[in-house]
Amino acid sequence: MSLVYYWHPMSSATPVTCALAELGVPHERVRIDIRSSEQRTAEYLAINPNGKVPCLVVDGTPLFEGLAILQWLGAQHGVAQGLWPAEGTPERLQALSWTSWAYVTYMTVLNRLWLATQDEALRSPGHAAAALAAVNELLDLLQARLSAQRWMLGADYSLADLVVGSVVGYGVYLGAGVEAHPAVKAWLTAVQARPALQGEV
Ligand SMILES: N[C@@H](CCC(=O)N[C@@H](CS)C(=O)NCC(=O)O)C(=O)O
Repeated sequence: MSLVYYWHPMSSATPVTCALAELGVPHERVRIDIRSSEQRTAEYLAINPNGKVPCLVVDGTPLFEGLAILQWLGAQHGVAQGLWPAEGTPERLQALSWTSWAYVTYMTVLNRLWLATQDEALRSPGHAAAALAAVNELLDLLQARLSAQRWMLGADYSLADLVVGSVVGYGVYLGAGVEAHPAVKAWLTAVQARPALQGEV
């Protein structure tokens, strides 16, 4: 299988970069410099019409959107390594739910926080406080889950931890800390210590 990975460090590509490292999947890498708008060239738009990184071209077919890539990597390369649950198991359903929850539900609230704190036109302390309260409600769910089990899917680390941890870690960077959620904090520290998350990601 041929895999060509279009990426940029410290971007939405980062969770995919880490997952590829975690799985040790052989691939070719093409760095797209999003600061000089390489993602808007006709050549790149022909690969990813959405004009963003990450994008993984699988045997000539582009797969874009980080979540889709991560769930595909899990199913295709993670099962044999015990890093993604087998199809037909309850854990597979949980992996799909929690990774989608992180990318869709949690990320939506983080985007609200980003707009309320970073966007010049939309900056608003009131909206920022509301967004932070909404993040904290979501962190309560994680706190409950991670108080009852070591990792997102149970006793063992999986790509679900990498995916959810990447989104929660991005939230910390935006100011949505996990101090008030100690089980989340301990889990996030353990996820971020994985060798696959070090280096140029
Ligand atoms: N939901 C998308 C987000 C992708 C995204 O926003 N990528 C940014 C980098 S963080 C990008 O390529 N931006 C370039 C642009 O918007 O022109 C995913 O996870 O794949």
